[in-house]
Amino acid sequence: QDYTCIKLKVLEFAPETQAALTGNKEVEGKQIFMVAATLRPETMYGQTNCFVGVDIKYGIFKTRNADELFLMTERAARNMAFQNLSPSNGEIVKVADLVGRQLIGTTIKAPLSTYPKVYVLPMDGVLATKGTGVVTSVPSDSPDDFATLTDLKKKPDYYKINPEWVASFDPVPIISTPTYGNLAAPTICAEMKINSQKDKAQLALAKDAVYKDGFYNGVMAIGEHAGKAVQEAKPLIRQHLINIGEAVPYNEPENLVMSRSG
Ligand code: ZZB
Repeated sequence: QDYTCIKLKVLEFAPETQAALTGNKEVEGKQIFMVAATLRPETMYGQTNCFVGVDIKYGIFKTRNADELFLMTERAARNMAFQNLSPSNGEIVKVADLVGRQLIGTTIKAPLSTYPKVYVLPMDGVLATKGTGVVTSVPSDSPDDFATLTDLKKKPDYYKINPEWVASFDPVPIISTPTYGNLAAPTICAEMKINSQKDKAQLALAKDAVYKDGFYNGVMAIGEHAGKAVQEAKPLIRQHLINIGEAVPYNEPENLVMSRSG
C-alpha cells in the first residue's frame, strides 16, 4: 500500500505522560509527531481527532531529522528504517516507550484541519499490524471514525474521556458526491442504521461504498482545490503536504501486513 504519513504535531501530552517524559534528554527540546498512515490525504481538511488503541504499544523514535521524533509502533519504525526515514539505513533508535492509554487526551496540530487543535482518543479497532498504529480521524468521510465518535459522545465515562474532547468537533463537509451529499459517512451510517463501532460487518460495507463513491464521484468542497474532482486533487494535496514537510510517503507491502497480522 502506498500510504501518506501525516505528521500530527504534539502540542501537549496528557499530564502524567508529560511527567513520565520529563527528564528524558533525548526527548526534551525536540518536536514530537504522532504519525498517521492514510490512503486519503485529500480528506485531511476534515480531521477532528486522532485515534490510538489503548492497549497498543508505541514508541518515540529518532528520524533522519535530528530535531524531529516520530511516535508510532515499532513495526512501523522498522519499515521506515528501510525507507530513508530513520537516522541511517536500517537503524532504529527508540527514545521512549508508551502504551496507547497514556496518549488519550493529548492535543495535536493536524495539518490542513479546520480545527487548530484536536485530541487523541481511543478506538477499539485500531490494528497494531497496519500502518503506524496511529489513525487520523475524518468522520465526514470515514464511517468507522463517525461510528466511533458516536460511541465516545454517548459513553464518555465508559471510554474514560472528557466529553469536551468530542463535543465541539463536528464532522466538516469536505467532499461532495451526488449519492451521499457532503457528509458521506454520517449519511450512510444513518441510512444503514449503524450506531456503533461494534457494527463491524455493516461498517465494512459502508466503508467500501463511500471509498468508491468518494474516489470516482467526489468533488472537493473545501481548500485550494475546491471544485476539482477528488481523483485530480488527491495527488496534488499529497504532494503539497510532503513539500511543506507535514507528510512523508510510506510504503507497506500488502503481503507483509497479512503475514504479520494473520
Ligand atoms: C484518513 C481517512 C479518511 C481514512 C477517510 C479513510 C477514510 P484500508 O483501505 O483498509 O487500508 N487506518 C490506517 N491505519 C490503521 C490501523 N492501524 N488500524 C485501523 N485503521 C487504520 O484503510 C486505510 C484507512 O484505514 C486509512 O485511511 C486510515 O483511515 C485507516 F475518509 O485515513 B484513513 C471510507 C474510508 N474513508
